[in-house]
Amino acid sequence: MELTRWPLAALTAPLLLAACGDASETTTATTVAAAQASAPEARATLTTADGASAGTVSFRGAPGGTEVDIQVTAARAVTAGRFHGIHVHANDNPANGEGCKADPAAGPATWFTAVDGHLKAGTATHTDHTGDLPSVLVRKDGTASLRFTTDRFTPAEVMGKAVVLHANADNFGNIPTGSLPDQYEANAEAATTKTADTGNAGDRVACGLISRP
Ligand SMILES: [Cu+2]
Repeated sequence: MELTRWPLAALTAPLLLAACGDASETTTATTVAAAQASAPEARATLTTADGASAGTVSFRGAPGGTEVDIQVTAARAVTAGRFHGIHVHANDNPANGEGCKADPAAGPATWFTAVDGHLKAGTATHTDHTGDLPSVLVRKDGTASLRFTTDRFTPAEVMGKAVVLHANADNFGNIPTGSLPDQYEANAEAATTKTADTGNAGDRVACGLISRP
């Protein structure tokens, strides 16, 4: 019996390997062609309060919406191994100043307030804001990489807005109540106003204006 099986296996394995190799090459060629055909249409360079580069966020039109590519490079702006909230902020109220202005001599709670709240339509609350994004998961080395597609905005619609990286995780409106460190005191500001406005994602640690690359 074994004599019958082995020749069959020996014949099948190279065929499978050849098929996998062909598929991989086709996929790679398609990916490269797609990347060449679709350069970023908008980009933000994330900067910390003291002016250091903290990464980039790119936007390009893609099947199904806008592909967003987030690359975080500054370990000191984030906490290794943790999720950090990141959003598109409206930058729409000149009374608060314009663009990513931050005074590193001031408290972190005041950094980048000039870009205003989340980009949103009407009275939408978090997580229904136009500018709400998935959170980045920071690796052990302090960097993060995240790519996804959203249909909430086009690259043109976020031009002139700002991307803000936050100090803490975004709670996405999930507010378990209780006394443990990861729970919320019922009706406290963090459980109500801050959750509805920002997902209680904490201070703004890096910011970048969205413009043409
Ligand atoms: Cu935000």
